[in-house]
Amino acid sequence: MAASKVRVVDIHTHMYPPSYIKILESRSTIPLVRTFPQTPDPRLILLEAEVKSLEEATKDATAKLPGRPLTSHFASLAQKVHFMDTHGIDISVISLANPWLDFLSASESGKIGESVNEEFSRMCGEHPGRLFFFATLPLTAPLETVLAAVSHVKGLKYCRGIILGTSGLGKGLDDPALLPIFEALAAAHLTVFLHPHYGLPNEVWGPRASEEYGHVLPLALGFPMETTIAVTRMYLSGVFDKVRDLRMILAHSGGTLPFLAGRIESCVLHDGQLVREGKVGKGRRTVWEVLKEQIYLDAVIYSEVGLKAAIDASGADRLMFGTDHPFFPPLETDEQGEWESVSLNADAVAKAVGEGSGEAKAIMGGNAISILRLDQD
Ligand code: 5CU
Repeated sequence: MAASKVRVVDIHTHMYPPSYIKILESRSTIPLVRTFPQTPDPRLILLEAEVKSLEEATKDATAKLPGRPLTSHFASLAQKVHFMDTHGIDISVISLANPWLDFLSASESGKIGESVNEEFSRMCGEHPGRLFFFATLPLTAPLETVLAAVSHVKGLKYCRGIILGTSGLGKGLDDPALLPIFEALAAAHLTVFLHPHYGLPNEVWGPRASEEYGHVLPLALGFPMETTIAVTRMYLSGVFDKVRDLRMILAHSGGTLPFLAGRIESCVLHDGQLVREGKVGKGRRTVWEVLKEQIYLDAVIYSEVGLKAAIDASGADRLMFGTDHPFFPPLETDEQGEWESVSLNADAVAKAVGEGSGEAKAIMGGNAISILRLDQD
């Protein structure tokens, strides 16, 4: 009997559709796209940590360029498919990259969100069976607009969930005002892909960071801590108990959650206030239980050490391969060729669970196909 082909699925892969790039080009504060006299290529400036270098490059044409080059990888569908083909990726679940619709006004985010989601839907329709997407929600709009968006995206054929930042409606993901949205998403069987953007306050990185350390601190540490804090706040506020059908995929293998879950548990057990308030008694679901019941993790952690922690915490049946394309391109080899950032993640899976093993096949694609229903139209 012929062995069935292993299908590779990338569940962490972003795009900014052309209409969204146009919005960024029209802006004067982050997020924005801008050209500088130093180079003909536009720059994409997203993060608070990039504001200082944006200001310096605006004043001084010899200053280092802020942000990252806005290459065709960010907005071209043909480029996405080329990237998939180059890396043997059969299916991608694409999502709008950060900071989604967070910066839009209440009156514009509903309409823009609808057209961005339609654009993603159209792109997926151009490659049926190869592309699915996580939609984006207009969280700055009134609640009824957000709920209408949930109903809208539920009806889009290739939509399998939504991508969500950690700010929620502006007060974080433990905000009780978010509960109706989580309930609507759970009822619609739309998985939430939780992704960071805001990191930690710039002061944490110290005075040398923006000059000397590039993007390392905000991306390597700020992003994962942001995710960890957001999910821990959700856990402490009881969101997972209140919405038992809520399913979340955490970016970057859960930030540091797999590593810190034991410490979070111990701090809960030893917290005088929580014990006095009866929050630590019988029936409490531990962080470990929530990780195994309601949380999935991507496998975007670039080493088998982190990946093993993720597997130990959530289970190999809850991990899904991702690339984070178009971020982390190769800097010294052809961008149209293979990306080291992709092979680091694929190699980490092979090293953590054994190349070609059942667990490797599951993490590289099988889990995503069943969890996100990628075999169904
Ligand atoms: O390189 C970066 O700034 C990023 C980003 O903004 N978002 C992301 O998903 N990965 C890397």
